[in-house]
Amino acid sequence: MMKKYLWSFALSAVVLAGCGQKEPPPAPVAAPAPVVSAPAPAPVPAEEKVLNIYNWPDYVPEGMIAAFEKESGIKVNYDTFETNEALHAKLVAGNTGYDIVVPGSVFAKPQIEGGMFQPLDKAKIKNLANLDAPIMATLAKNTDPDNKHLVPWAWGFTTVGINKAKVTKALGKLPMPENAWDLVFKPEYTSKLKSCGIAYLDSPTEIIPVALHYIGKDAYSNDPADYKLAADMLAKVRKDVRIFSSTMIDDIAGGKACVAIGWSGDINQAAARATENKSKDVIESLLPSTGALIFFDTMAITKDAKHPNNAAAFIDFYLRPENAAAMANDMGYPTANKAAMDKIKPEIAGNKSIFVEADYMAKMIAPSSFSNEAREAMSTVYNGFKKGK
Ligand code: SPD
Repeated sequence: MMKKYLWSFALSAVVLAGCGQKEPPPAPVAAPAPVVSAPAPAPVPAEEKVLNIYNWPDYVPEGMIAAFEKESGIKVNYDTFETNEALHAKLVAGNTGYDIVVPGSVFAKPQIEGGMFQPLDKAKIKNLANLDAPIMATLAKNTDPDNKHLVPWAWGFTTVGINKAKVTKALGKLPMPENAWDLVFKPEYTSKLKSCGIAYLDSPTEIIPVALHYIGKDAYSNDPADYKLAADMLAKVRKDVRIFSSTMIDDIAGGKACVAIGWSGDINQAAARATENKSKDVIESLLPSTGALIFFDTMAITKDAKHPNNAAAFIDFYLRPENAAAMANDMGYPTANKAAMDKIKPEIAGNKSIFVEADYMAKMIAPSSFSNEAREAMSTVYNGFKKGK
């Protein structure tokens, strides 16, 4: 039993170690509020039986939304976005129409600070108790003080996925590198792999951090001078990169790319799809020797959500052990739901690219966040990289 949960303690240790840099500034002392007579509260209209969710694609098990609709009588409108940038742009514009959104924690922190989410009504979400306490403590420390706004959907890591046979063939006499990042960043490898297709995620805040990590810089550096160094490295492989997309399941399983920078669970789904299609292709989510970048994707209720009670009901439903376990079993991402662990299929619990072993976890890069200025600088560098061929 102890061994089973080692990854969770290792995860929180890594994430805490990576993010414990700054002490928060002391809270300002509030001036006494002037005494005014409050107007009579307006009557609260009953909430219509509707819930609007905005999540990443390929993240919800088949049948889960329908099961919630059937049980609750709430009609769910479920839309998807492919990058944190796309979600962030909607939140900044406001009036998204969505009740629940699922940002990565790297973006959720500035979004909380920008007042884009409302605090959770924890009395309505009893199943919060199912969440893994060390992971929640880590999120509270680094991203969401007192766990006021965010509920983990899943976590995972950004890494390199390959179609093994195609990569081996394209490399010819060149052996697989010790560090899997070489496959996508080192000209010696990319010049060979371009023949079978190299795919990069189409997002500045996905590619620049892994590039920074590869050149030995802090993956979450906010210093534009570091981005220039990352750009210099990326420029050397630009001509070899065929695809910019955030749909690596189709790219790898569909044969458009033999190697991709992608998300662990999506690469696992590509592998499962190849098996289902009885393809001989073996698709693997690799564990680079220098580590991969951990992410947390988290549910939050938008500040202007029209259906906050329905949102709380859905979050509570998702946090049932059987639902969180279904996400891990079907989508190939680890869950932060401790009560779900006994319901994870043995082949998923034992898959080292899903529930990573504690010794590799120690190499993982913990998520942090970027300032608005840093994100802008990263976009400029990334767009320049994409254009330059
Ligand atoms: N198919 C679900 C993909 C979720 C990816 N979220 C990644 C955020 C990483 N920064």
